[in-house]
Amino acid sequence: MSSVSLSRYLIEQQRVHGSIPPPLRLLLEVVARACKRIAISVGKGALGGVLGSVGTENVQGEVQKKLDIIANEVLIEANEWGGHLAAMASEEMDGIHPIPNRYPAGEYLLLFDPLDGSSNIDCNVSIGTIFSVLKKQREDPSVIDPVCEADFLQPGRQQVAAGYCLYGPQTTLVLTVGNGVAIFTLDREQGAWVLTQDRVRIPEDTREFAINMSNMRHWAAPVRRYIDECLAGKEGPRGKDFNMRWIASMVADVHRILSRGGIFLYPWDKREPDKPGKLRLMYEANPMAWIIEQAGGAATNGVQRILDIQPRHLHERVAVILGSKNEVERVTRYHTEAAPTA
Ligand code: P6P
Repeated sequence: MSSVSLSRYLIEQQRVHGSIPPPLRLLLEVVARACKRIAISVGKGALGGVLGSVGTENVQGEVQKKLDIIANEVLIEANEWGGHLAAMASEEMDGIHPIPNRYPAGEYLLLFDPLDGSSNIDCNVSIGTIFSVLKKQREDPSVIDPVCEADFLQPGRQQVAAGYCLYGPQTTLVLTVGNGVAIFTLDREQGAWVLTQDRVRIPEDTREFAINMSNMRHWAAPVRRYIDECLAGKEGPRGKDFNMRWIASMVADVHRILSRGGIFLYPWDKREPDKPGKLRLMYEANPMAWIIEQAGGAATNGVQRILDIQPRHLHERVAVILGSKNEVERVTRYHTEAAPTA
């Protein structure tokens, strides 16, 4: 059978499932093309003069790497002129980025973390781009009202597309438009995305957990209980041994879970008690949560389904527990059991 390209996959999604109108298909093809350009810059490394930091901090107060800026600029420039977006939002930018007046505007809202895991760039560990697409809600479709940050503040269940591009030994694009999860591998000779797996499924059970163990003393009791049980192995209450992985690139850890199951936890911890977690809801947790759910997994903040969280601001943070369904449900149950009875 001839290989299936990204364009053919999206056209079939449009024709067979009617799930993606042409402007959304075009948007996703533009994002995928931008990811190819980012992959080229990432792949050059020291030869491209793209390593190291630029000496500034982003809106999160994090040191910006040169590749953070490059990836952000590639995504902004690629998506401004197409006519399918009302605005964009990025981890690297404070507010929203409306489409300049010289270009036509559309009805979609694109959010992204242009380069997730950038602390790994200089040591050549996999990093990635995460993106989420929402639709600008209009009370009256005939009224073209100006786009504002409030248009972005929709729960993750409203997403119309979500995906990530992993810049690793292979360059892989993972995408859902609501009909399961598809994985495309970049044919670097042809510069083409080729469908290499469709309808990805995550095993409901696992023996592998991903968490930054150095934070153990800061965790809340339910997370501590869950990890202690994993560490107790087959002599403990779980009756089986567990393995641990922590790449410190969410994209890479999530891709491993998508590939063979597992559970990923970045929980609340008492280092920043007033913040629910480290990861960002709109352009990290929401797209990853939808992908994981579309592959048969689960994603909560310990208490609530991530996709049901009503955002209050663009760069809102959240605790993230996602992956193999039965394990995520166990951690969530431990939170419920620990909650004070009313
Ligand atoms: P820590 C990368 O900076 C990131 O946002 C995620 O990709 C990753 O899972 C997490 O932070 C790693 O955090 O505290 O272990 O360095």
